[in-house]
Amino acid sequence: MNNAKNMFPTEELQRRNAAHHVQPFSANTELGKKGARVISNAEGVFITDTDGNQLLDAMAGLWCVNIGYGRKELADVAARQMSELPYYNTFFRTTHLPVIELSERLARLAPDDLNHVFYGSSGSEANDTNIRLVRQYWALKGKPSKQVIISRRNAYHGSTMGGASLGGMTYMHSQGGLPIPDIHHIEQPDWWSCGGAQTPEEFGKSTAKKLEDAIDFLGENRVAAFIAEPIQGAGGVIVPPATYWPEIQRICDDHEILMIVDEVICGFGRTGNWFGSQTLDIRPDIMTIAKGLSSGYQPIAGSIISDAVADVIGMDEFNHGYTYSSHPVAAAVANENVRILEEEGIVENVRKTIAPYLKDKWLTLADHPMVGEAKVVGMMGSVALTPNKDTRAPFNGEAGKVGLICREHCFEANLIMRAVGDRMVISPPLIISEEEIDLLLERASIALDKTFAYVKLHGLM
Ligand code: PXG
Repeated sequence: MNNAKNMFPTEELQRRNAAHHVQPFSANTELGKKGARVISNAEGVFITDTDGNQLLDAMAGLWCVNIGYGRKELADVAARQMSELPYYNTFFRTTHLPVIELSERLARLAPDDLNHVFYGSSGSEANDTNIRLVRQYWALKGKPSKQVIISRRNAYHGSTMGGASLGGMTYMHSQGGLPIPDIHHIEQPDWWSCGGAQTPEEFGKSTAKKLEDAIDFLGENRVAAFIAEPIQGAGGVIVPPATYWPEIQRICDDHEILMIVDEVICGFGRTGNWFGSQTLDIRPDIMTIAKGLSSGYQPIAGSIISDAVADVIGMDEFNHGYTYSSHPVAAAVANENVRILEEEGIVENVRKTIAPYLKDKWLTLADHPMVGEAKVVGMMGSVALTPNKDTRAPFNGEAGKVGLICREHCFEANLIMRAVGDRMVISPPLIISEEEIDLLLERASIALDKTFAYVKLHGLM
């Protein structure tokens, strides 16, 4: 069946797509042969493809459509802004109302003294900005040797040279000569995969201590900053043990280094507060924002910086900026998105009502014979698939194979869930209803059962 708005058969669109479109994170030759799923429209938490399938999007696009699809207010604001002022730069002593309003709103919502915003169009760009920002900060403070940024293995901070270098994905580093110099990676707080015989509490603390070890090893006079997500998203929704962040905060307080908290996924209500830093009681000097800032309706991102950092950076010309920094249409749409999140009480509703409901349901998945741990904070959750819950063993064969099989079964059940290795993750729109959560769980259970049957049949246990 074809969607009414789509005049072309799916196969034709797939063929034309494969002929000229190179897709991210894809083996394009293979994808071209198989044919990409063509998405035609979306409403609420559902997306529709050109074959007429309605899929429950438990990933909110790519962790970003926080207010859900189909909010006409955002389209109206974009249209109005495009007719008034579609573009102007902010490089040469000029500014405009949308960016003034958005910056004020963000300063009000961001914790403590995080009151100043530098904009880009993507989380990757914002993290590239952060690299230059913290190095320039220390140079202006008369400590130019403080250049090294400490990050974590299996972190995701973007796909640009800087962003991918900060990230700890080795399969990304192996392409294109990464990481760039002066990026140092330490262990991630993933107890399930890396915790060994330690309790989660012991592991949380000892893993946090690796930051102090790295500062000692590198020399405090060389370290500019530590960067981390409150909860690793693309790494598999890795919820750190409760002992982790307090120890990291102590180490950052005890040492002269800046703390960059990457809120690209955790920001704008995902964890039940405006920012993950608030949920996990972290005090950043800089926060990276993107995704939920505009709910993905426009490409916009930024670095929110503290008064102290802004004062120092302001002392000299910062030779950095993008053509689309502070883009008026993107800023106007982001402002409207955040207004809706605020005025409709969406973040509060997540914290008080819908996240507790999701948690109750999601944690029941741990009863499934193939699910080791089930984790959820706010509206982001994961399950670790395993053949043995007690030993936390991986499956026989290639890591990640079972995750991909499960993802395919999710598609068949009209559910979009992402696989990260052998973890299945969700991050649904924040406006998802209780009935839609029930449907999500129903479909996830079907997919898990089918995957379990496949795994047993093919000797992967
Ligand atoms: N930081 C974090 C924490 C992210 O999750 C970025 C930075 C980069 O943002 P941009 O806008 O440059 O993509 C991200 C992006 C996945 C996946 O497969 C996740 C992201 C991007 C692409 C794929 O989970 N996160």
